[in-house]
Amino acid sequence: MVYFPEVTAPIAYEGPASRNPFAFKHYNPGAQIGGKSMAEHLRFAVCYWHTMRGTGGDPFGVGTMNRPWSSARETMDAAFEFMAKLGVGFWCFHDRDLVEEGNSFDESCRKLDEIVAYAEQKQAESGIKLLWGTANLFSHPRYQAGAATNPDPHVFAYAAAQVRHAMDATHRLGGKGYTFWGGREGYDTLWNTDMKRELDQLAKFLWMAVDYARQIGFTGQFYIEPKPMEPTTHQYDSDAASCLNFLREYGLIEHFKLNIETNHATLAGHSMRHELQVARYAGALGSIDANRGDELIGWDTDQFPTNLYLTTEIMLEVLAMGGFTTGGLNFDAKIRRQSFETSDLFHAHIGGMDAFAIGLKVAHAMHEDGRIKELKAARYGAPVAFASLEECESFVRANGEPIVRSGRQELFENLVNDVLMSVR
Ligand code: XUL
Ligand code: CO
Repeated sequence: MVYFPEVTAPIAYEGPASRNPFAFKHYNPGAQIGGKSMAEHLRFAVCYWHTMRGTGGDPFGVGTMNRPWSSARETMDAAFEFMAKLGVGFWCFHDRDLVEEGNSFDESCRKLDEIVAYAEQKQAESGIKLLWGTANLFSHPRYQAGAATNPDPHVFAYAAAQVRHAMDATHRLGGKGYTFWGGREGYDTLWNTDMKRELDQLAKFLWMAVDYARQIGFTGQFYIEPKPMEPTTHQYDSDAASCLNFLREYGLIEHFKLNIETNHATLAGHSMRHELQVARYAGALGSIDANRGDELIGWDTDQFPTNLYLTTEIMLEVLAMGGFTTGGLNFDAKIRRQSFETSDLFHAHIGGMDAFAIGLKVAHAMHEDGRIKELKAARYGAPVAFASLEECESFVRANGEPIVRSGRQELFENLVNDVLMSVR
């Protein structure tokens, strides 16, 4: 069965002059930039939950997507056909995306093992790799009060058991990483919440995962994915800084990096670049969930990224950390409810990949151009070398009033546009 008949051959790079909507205009996987191919820089991943299982349903209406696949196997076949035609090297999943839960924990594990064996075969045939796996610890009603942070130890145990199996699956598929997104690890009201107990439980849960990874020889990278709210009112992994603080407080910092998502950053009241820098300066920038929000809608709309300033800023941070190691760009993004045809999945991913290819080119060009870096360096005087308040005072008494200088924000912004428009 062919699930995407509208695309008969793998999407090719045709260059900026092409008018073919099923072609890359900028993403040329083999093109070298700064000693690495575009494909190696960008490490695109397709996310199974939105792309393969997204229905188009929202709080006001049912699903709209026209999808010729339904069973777990059909969905897996469609996924690998899609990824091969798109030419991405990686994918990501939650355990429950691959197959629904069974009537008992036992049955759920059996169903998961079965489909994971099939995925293993599909990976071997295609060469497509697993960027990261995760467990869905937020959809089932048993997790309504959280998983690791649930007041009921029985639920904690259930979630931990589920994570064990999701880690086994990730390990079996050679996953480069394993992600924890605390969907319901937070609270709706502090009146019914013991925050200290919940945070202690969360740390305990993560330590169990670290121990288990050691036991089974899983050497993939653990990630925490910050998000401030939605579905809960407050999520403990609010933003990069609070995740880092939590990891340091509980001694977990060396075992985790962060998976930063654009729409989560903006929900937290930060820019994506802010979140990436906070993680990078802590040596904890691991991977990226590539999407964007809508400036006019307050919630997590998970749209495909097309904004070239955004992709440029993201790629500046990725280049500044020396490129991805285990991580990559996972399109945790969904097409709009009215984009219900399978061809829309291609348009969305092609657009996102092209936007990141441009971002990569511009970020690299900014580095080569050097003017922004120079101007920024010139804004700072020599490093602060004063050793004491007394020394500062003697300096001020000897040198008087500092000369105030322009921050040159508009000039910086002009340089960004200069470089952006010079890149082909
Ligand atoms: C939710 C979200 C998740 C995580 C994985 O906002 O981003 O899909 O990426 O659980
Ligand atoms: Co995400």
